[in-house]
Amino acid sequence: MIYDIEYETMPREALESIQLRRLQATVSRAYATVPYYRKKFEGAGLKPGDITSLNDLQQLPFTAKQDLRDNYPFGMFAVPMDNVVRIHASSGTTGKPTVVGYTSRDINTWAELMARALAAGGATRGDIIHNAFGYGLFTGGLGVHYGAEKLGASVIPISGGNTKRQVLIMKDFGPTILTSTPSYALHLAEAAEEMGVSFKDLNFRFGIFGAEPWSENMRREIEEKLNITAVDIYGLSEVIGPGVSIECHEAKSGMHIPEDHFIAEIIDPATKEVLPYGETGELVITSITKEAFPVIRYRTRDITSLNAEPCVCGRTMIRMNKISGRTDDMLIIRGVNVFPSQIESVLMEIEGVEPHYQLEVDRKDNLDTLTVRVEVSQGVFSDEVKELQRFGGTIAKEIKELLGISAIVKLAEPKSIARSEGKASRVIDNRNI
Ligand code: DLL
Repeated sequence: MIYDIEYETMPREALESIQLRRLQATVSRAYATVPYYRKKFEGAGLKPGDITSLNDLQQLPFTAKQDLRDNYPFGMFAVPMDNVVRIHASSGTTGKPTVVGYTSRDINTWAELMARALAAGGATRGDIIHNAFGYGLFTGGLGVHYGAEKLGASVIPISGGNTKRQVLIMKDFGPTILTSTPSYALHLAEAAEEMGVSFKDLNFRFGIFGAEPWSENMRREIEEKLNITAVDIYGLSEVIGPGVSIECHEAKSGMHIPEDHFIAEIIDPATKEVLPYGETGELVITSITKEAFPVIRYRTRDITSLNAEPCVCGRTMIRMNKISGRTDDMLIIRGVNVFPSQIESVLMEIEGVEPHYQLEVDRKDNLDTLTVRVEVSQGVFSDEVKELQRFGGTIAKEIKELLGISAIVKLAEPKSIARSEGKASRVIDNRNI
């Protein structure tokens, strides 16, 4: 179902004229109210009036996470605190969190976008949404919550954690849509199995998963284990939270970006040059309707490409492909660029490997080593040592063949790698570089 038929299927020409008007308004307001933007524009010799076409966006300076940190906590807000009704923050593994604010109109915009997203992911008014994204400073829980209410669905605000209780509620309340991180969805499936509950007997139809990277192979694994159709949802707090893009369940091939609210560009992260559709690079987003926290050419660090082909679902909004990694989580192992998602893809192809793994990188005698700890099924684990060694060898060979790097593969017992209730942490880099 298309939630906002007028905007989501708008002809490109009409859309572009709305984008230009909104971009001009955003740039003027940012210039007038946020000292950071005024300084940046002045540094580039630009005035808001210089933006006369969508192409002029390319003249504007980029905004990076460091800029938000430098203005911590509220320095990038474009409205007085009187008008801010909500504050969220991204956890941030290093340094200070990134703080974002919303006016009451922003909350409404976000709810609309999330209603669109949930509908694209298969939700209707009749659905019961089991929302296992964390509620709190993280945008996942409340983002889905407000969208579900706006859509008119029933939402169970279960949040993350207390997994056994979640299984009970899934059994008793009969939710039809699951929203969570993909890793937590698998954890829920495992917990259900332990409690003798089969997802086949539950009512779930769709799962809407995001907030962390997951491969196509991981999708297949989840769809099979949970007996659902799984779609990918993307977003980041700096831009609004979840709802920056969503796959439609009809195509499950690229996430539609609500371009009446966000303008997407792909740049080469090294040269910062804007790349044409289809080419892979760093996603850059400009918000064109947000009031409290507008972002102009925000460098997401997420790696993807854009696809302007028409979609079977009827939406005219451009799609971005699945995130293949982040510019800052790319591991360089003995000179080879490796994304954790590539290793995940290799692992998930192998029968007997479970979707739980961790990568550890060390440096010994100036040489990088990559250790892949991966869980295997009970059947494989109870094999003889020799068999296990052979199995580990096969995995190492596949990794070497596809990625060109040698890895030390350690097979782990089922359920021995720590499960997370939110975003899974899959990489431990001990190199201190
Ligand atoms: O993760 C917002 C969100 C909540 C998205 C719920 C989807 C569902 P942050 O905590 O600010 O916000 O983290 C944003 O997470 O830059 C990506 O690197 C990663 N990420 C988010 N969604 C996806 C996805 C939320 N579908 C950062 N695939 C982003 C891959 C994702 N990575």
